[in-house]
Amino acid sequence: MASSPFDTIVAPITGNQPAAVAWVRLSGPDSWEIASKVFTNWPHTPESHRAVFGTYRHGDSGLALAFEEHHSYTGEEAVELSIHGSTASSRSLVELCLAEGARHADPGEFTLRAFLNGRIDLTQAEAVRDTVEARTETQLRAANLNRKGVLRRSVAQIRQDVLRILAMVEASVDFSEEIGELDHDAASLALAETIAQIDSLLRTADSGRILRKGYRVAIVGPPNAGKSSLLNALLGEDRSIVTEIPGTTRDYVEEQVELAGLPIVLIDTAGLRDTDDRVESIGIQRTCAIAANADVVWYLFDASVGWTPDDQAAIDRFDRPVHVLANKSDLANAEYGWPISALTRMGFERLFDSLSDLLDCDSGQPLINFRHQPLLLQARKSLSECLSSVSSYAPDDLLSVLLTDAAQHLGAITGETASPDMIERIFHDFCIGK
Ligand SMILES: Nc1nc2c(ncn2[C@@H]2O[C@H](COP(=O)(O)OP(=O)(O)OP(=O)(O)O)[C@@H](O)[C@H]2O)c(=O)[nH]1
Ligand SMILES: [Mg+2]
Repeated sequence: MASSPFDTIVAPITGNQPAAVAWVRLSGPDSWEIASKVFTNWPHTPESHRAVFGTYRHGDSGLALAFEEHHSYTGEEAVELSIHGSTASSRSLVELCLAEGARHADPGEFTLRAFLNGRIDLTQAEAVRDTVEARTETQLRAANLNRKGVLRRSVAQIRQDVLRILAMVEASVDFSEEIGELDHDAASLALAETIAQIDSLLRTADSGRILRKGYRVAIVGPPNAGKSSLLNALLGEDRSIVTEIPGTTRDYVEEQVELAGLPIVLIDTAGLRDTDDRVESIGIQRTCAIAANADVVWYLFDASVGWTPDDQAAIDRFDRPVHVLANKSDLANAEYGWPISALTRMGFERLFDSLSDLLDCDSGQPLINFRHQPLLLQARKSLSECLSSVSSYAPDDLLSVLLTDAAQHLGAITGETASPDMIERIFHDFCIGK
């Protein structure tokens, strides 16, 4: 790799001050030079990856950690400087670096440089953002996989296969006399295998979405069944009003929570019943809309009242997956549904198990996101057109065009063929210091 074509940038890389410690990063060709001017104990011959304790020109003290070119986060010469985590200390250290010729880093610029210097691809850059933003264990596990390059390698492998088929097609056009016609059977087989690999990535789209946005669970049922009590018990706080009066919840209440290591959006709703009350009936309309958009409906009924024809009619209306929960099973044995109790937490383990079965993040399968999905679909479309063209002995030129198109879309996922616009959009979401 040639020496970095960029200038030297600086920014705090830790957030939420005040804190005990903060870190400021310099990256670019003059990093060590600038560090030697702001840090009084900078060694004459700095060693990469070795921290030195000392004092800064603004009086604070901390560790200076040098990274040589090709062996840093950005791939450039870099230094990470620790200080006490006050706003004043990090601001004044950044100012010292600016005075010595550094420039303020833009949001995401460290990671952008890592991408431009070939340290990571676009899926890994996105995974850096996902790692930093992870709120739950599963989000972190999925982000770790992609940060380590599991998705990058899958997509690169598929693209490699497409380029190999393209080379086969082009060779048969250019050297038909020497190597003969295209082997249609071999090409069809290779195309079908490539499409199957794309399909296996596409199947992870739902899990990827759930992991990012949260799995939406609508708690629905007749008044007084204990819906708000269940929400509160799962949240561990008194979020929804609970009374023995049927019709207590008028509007829905939505809360994010981590259950079974997963990001879950729990939505408590107004109890379903016929009513003349205008406010309550608007609430009930909302309940139906929420149930229609949920990933799953937890239909709660009161075990001490029993399962009624109205309950059956209600669940028949939902076209979402429904789990029937017999709440208040501490009072009576349910003849139907899963027995639970919002009061005693009976049956909660089973609820959590049903959630953890949703996402299999231990399989090592990388999850795709909403940017990758349309690109994979486009690549798939070109490849299946190519497959039918091979079967119908269409001209080889057409096959070349379709294969080139597929390779182009796959390359946009990892970044080789991504437009500057797409790259800009990805890093736009990052914050300063990433
Ligand atoms: N014994 C027992 N009582 C419960 C349980 N869950 C809720 N309750 C009681 O049932 C009553 C109604 O509970 P809520 O949580 O307000 O019921 P809801 O389904 O939200 O009712 P609406 O908002 O009116 O639709 C309250 O008095 C709760 O204390 C449970 O598992 N066991
Ligand atoms: Mg309620």
